[in-house]
Amino acid sequence: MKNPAPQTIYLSDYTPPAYLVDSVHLTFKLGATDTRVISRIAFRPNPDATSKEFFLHGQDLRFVSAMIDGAPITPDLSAEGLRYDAPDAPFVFEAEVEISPSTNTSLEGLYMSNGMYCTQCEAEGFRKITYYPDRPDVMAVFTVRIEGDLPVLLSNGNPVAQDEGWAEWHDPWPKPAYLFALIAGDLVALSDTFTTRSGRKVDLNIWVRPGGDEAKRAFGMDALKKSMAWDEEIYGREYDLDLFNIVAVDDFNMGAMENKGLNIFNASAVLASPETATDADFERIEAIIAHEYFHNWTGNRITCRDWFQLCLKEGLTVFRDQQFTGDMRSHAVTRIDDAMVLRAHQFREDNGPLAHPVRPDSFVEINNFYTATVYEKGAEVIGMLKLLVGDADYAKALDLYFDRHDGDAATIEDWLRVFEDVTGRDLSQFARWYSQAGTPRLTVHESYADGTYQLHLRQETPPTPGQETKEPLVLPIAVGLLNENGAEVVPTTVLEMTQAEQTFSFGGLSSKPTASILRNFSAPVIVKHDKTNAERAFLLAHDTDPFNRWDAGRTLAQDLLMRMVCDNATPDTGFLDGLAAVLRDDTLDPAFRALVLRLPSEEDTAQALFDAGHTPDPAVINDVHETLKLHIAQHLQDTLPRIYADMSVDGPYTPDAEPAGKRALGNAVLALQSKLDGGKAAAQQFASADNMTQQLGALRALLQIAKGAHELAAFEAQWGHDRLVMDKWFALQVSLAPADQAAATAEKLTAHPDFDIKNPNRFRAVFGGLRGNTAGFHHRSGAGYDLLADWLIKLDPLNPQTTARMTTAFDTWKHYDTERQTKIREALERIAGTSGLSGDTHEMVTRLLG
Ligand code: 0A1
Ligand code: ZN
Repeated sequence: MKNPAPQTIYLSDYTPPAYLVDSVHLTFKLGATDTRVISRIAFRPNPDATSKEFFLHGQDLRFVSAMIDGAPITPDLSAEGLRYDAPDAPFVFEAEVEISPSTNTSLEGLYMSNGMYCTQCEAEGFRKITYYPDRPDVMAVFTVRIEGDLPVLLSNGNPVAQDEGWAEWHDPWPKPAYLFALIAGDLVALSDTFTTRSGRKVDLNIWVRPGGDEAKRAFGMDALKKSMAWDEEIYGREYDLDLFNIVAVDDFNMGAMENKGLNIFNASAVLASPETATDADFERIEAIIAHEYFHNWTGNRITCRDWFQLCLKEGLTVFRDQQFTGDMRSHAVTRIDDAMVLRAHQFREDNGPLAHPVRPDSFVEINNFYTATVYEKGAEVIGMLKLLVGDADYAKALDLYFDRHDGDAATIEDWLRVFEDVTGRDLSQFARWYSQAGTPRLTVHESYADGTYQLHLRQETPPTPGQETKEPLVLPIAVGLLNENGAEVVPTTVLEMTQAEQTFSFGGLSSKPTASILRNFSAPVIVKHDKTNAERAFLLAHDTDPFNRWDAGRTLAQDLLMRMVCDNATPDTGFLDGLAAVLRDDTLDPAFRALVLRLPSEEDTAQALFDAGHTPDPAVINDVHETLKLHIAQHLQDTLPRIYADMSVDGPYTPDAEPAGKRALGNAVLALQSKLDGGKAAAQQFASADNMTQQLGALRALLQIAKGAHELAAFEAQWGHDRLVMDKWFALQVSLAPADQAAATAEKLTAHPDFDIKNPNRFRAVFGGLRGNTAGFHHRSGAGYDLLADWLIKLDPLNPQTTARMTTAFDTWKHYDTERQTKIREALERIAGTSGLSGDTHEMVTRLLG
């Protein structure tokens, strides 16, 4: 059957389901090309329905038969599903369909990954399994029987019975179809238990295919137990089944999926050992395990009424996983990391053709809205809410949310109402954060007279596609004032800005203070403040707020890079001395020092230049970045060996924050050192490393100075058997290739015997590496654009979802010169003009072309 014509769906068109489901019984008779799915579904008319139409979604299904209350029926079948003139009373619908998991390369629905059957149903994959009202506001109790000649057969909930060749599962918690999961394969578990605070013993398993991954499960298990304890302690949320399963799969479009009681993970998001995973991998895995686990309450027990409400579960769950990471590691470093991610991805999204509100009001393909805006900005909105109402009322509001909406498919209005009810506040203006796209610019002017310091603030959000005019938002702006000695004369105070322009006064001061504005990044805005570099250097040296201390250094570096691009400036010793002072300050956390030492990325500089009204030239930006790194290395050359030595870690490797911070600073220093010693120290670190953080750090340092051919070969020889490590090998050489060789390097790697277009991790390694090489991807020749377009066209018929996501590489295209714009437009038009293009990719390229 042909794919249905793309249709725009609007939030304002929401209508309740015509029928509700009380129970679902599914039987799977597994076969690689011929899985039979037999369903028995108890429907009843929804008393709140506005329509009586009985429609079940279904896609790529081979219809075998259907019955209502035991009598065969002949429904109307289309590419979208099944319609029938059903009774206006409760009835049982039964159907049998056939599907082909082994040829399902979309990785949605039921598919196969290296011999394992697995599912991915969010957002709308269940309709590829059987006919069903595949919408999140239809929640039902599922019972599942799996028949197949495989040792491990898993589904949601608790096991009911099993024997050789079959297993039955029952999930007592009503859930929408997107949380359904099935796994069948030859799998081995690492098992453990967790006892909840009310004394329920929960069996925990992390399942992998045998043959190499067994030793990579312990960290994930530990992270899971920490997450379970944390959610009890901080949010009072207990786990609600006897069993919690995690399964690692090799072929997966996203990071992981929170299916009830059976989380399915991209292997890269759960498996780690010191030899194969970096400190950053460990931290990411800990966060993703927590994220999926936290969804059990924020997503599963309370789900979304419709997909427009996606941020209800995702924004809140990201916010919770960020809190968790802060508690497990360092709050300051976590906040800086999160802000860097937000600025790099979400601000970029907001500044281009893909900008959309945290709660979009229309979409064609919901899979295209699993974005930085929905996730990361969605989390920021919750952080602002918490700051505005205070911790105590936030906790009360959350308790009320869980009490009031347990078992519901809820909306953002429901979410905001609990805060209104708890605090008595009117949140109607705050609600604009959910409906208005774009990053606000906060312009700051200051004045001082007679002991009174005034902050004159103006907020303005530029237009975004489909939203020409913007209203003022509620901005919580955390401010502190420092005197000339760096002492805090006004401690952190949260100003609540509600108007387009507003002035805030601080009296009783003895001299003009230095303001530290937007402490801890209290709102997701771009601050425009004409501070002098001397004031920034002062904040870099003295600010008591670690976020703003880091940000002062960041702004100094960004400003310098821009002046080097635009005015041929040379690095000033003020900046270099400030950096040196932080680097040498042994009282500071090494992780923090590593962050201060890290320059904005070339992509950051390109965005900053565009924002300031310039046309970025990636080649020039690349030159300038290299020049600045060299200056920094030369300026710090006496210090580098000492710091490098200080950062050596005694004892066996652990991925804890403290030694990880030392390795981060050690690697940052090594990269600078390589500019001076031709890679001697890096080659030594590569040869002696006993962990992936240092091995990869050394390899990166070498590739950055166009060395490391020998090490690359050695790395391949050592790790050729390990997919996850080889993804790093593929990615690194493309992302660090000299600009004029980046596309050729990527192309060469697509011919490597281990390149596999059907594996999203490998595809992303090569082409994510290419887009991450800003100067290489945007090389004048256009070779990067052409290569990516060629491969997206090849990937689209196999995996529309990953193809569509990868088109975002082009989302800054209008920032560039006409020559580059023409080439990108041609690439996008070539993709758009491909016959049989998927709806997913079609929507993305259409939006990108504007
Ligand atoms: N809900 C998951 C992520 C996820 C989203 C979409 C997917 O397919 C379209 C798959 C997974 C999470 O937030 O972790
Ligand atoms: Zn999530």
